[in-house]
Amino acid sequence: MRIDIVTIFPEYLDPLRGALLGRAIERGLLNLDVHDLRRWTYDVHKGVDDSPYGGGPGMVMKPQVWGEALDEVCAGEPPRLVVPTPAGRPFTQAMAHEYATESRLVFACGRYEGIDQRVIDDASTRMRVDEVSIGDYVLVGGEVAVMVMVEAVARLLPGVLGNPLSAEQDSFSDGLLEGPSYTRPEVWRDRAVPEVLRSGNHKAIDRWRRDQAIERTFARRPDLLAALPPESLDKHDRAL
Ligand code: 6GU
Repeated sequence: MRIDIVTIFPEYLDPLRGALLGRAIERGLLNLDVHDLRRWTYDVHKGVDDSPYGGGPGMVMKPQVWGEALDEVCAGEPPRLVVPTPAGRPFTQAMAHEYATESRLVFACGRYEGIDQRVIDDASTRMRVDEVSIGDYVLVGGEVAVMVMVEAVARLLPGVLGNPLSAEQDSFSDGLLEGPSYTRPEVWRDRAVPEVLRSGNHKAIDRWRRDQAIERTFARRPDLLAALPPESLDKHDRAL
């Protein structure tokens, strides 16, 4: 997969080349290119923003600069363009899986009060464009949101994770949060590992893990439980 990121803070994205995804890049599973938006400015101040029509606080990113940047970065086979914004649709694990099937993703990081909407409307005539939020809080810019999304997508690419089963057993893969995990020693600060996990009874272990997942989801994310199709819960689940 090829990922391009356009930003006014290219160095901010450097951590993506580090420990977690660095190996995927070295092995050619992921091709990551970060572009400085100011490359597409012409004025001596390399200005990328201006005051909003209609008044109000903050600044809006200029359409000319973004238009030329996206023309160049999105040239060729049209990529899927992702624009991080707190006003976007929520990013989910299902979207991470969908993005992981694309051959090309382009992320356009806005700062200030966002990008002139005509940039998004214009790009939408040539490619699929998603305005996406990573949660109900406001960040200073899209860079951290892009790091979140790239990491969520990249770990799903074939060969990136050491053990592909880890992605299959993720929280959300069955609509539930993952329950607790334990490793040695058997007793630590007077706390014992749950007996069933040491029983060797794999049917009992699966049942226990599912019960733990349901109890945790009920306590922390009742919205997820309510969204499960009723037939995905068995009799034992429903008794909890
Ligand atoms: Cl994608 N961008 C910004 N700036 N703030 C956010 C966000 C994105 N998602 C949640 N808050």
